[in-house]
Amino acid sequence: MAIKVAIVGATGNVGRELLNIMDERDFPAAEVYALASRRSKGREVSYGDKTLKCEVLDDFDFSKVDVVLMSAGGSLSKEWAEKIGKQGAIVIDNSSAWRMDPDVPLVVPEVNGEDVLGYDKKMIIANPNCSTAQLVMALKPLHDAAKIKRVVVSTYQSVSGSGKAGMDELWNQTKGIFVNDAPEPEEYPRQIAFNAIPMIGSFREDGFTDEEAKMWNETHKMIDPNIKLTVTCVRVPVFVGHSESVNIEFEEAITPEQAREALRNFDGVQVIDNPEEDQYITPVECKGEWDTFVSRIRVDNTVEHGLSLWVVADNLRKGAALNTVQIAEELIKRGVLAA
Ligand code: 11C
Repeated sequence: MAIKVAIVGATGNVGRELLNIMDERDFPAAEVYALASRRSKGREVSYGDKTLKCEVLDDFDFSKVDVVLMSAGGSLSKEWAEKIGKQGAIVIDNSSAWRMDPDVPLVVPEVNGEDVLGYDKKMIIANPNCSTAQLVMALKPLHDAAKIKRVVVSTYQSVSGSGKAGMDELWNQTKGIFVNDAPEPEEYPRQIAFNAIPMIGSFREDGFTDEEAKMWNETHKMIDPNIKLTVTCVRVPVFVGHSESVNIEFEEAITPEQAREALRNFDGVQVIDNPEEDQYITPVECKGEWDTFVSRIRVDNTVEHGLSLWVVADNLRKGAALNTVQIAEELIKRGVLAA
């Protein structure tokens, strides 16, 4: 147990999940430091049966840790990740700041675990966007089985993707609507309670949003730049768990049963798909789970080789904290970090 770890953003949604998951998976940490802004100095966070007191990021000596799990937003990461790397620690970053940097590996361990070995160019490894992580978990085994040509994805993303503020807004609006006193939207561009908002992130000139672009750019980087993707990202009034309706056109023939088999054989994916028994997964059922769940696999006969399916995962876990811890585990497995 020699690995010394710092968590940057320890008081946030993902920071707390990082600590939970390290504990659940018995991550071989010799020391764990919880770091946050000066405002949160001394705040306590739980790590298994221990309590850690938050230290201030700006005052921390990163030369005393081996790996930094960072989840504190893109601008903070832009400011800090390279500085930390220069002090010798590997940064595993959960923000969008470094994902498309050619000198930074973007990794979902089950999909492209070997890419962690490119960590040494900048001492940074990026974790994908939550909606991409679960998408590539479903696409990779299917691409290996029958080569994907084109994908059409619509997401149903929970409010925890936008942090605690998004969760509070859904909670307060939902309660407020019943007593005719709903707070105005602040976190979202429209009312989120009892609604669906077809806009996540910010609009680009081409009419797509940056969240949508992340999904195709990151899929290209991790799986194959030749896969064509078109994406619509939608925020829905769900607290935890992102869902995706995914339509796939393949180069080669593949039956739903062959797809189920390929997905079942892929680490980290569970197929729950039996319409006769009413079996499929919803976000409520995936909360707290490690796996990505695939349901409703069926033929799309509007194209030559087509399937449609439904993909659900806990966005704070596989979409963020779990994948970050898995990247650190991959570094151990490949001998970069010594447990
Ligand atoms: C959301 N996917 O659900 C976003 C949150 O690039 O890491 C994560 C944004 C990112 O709002």
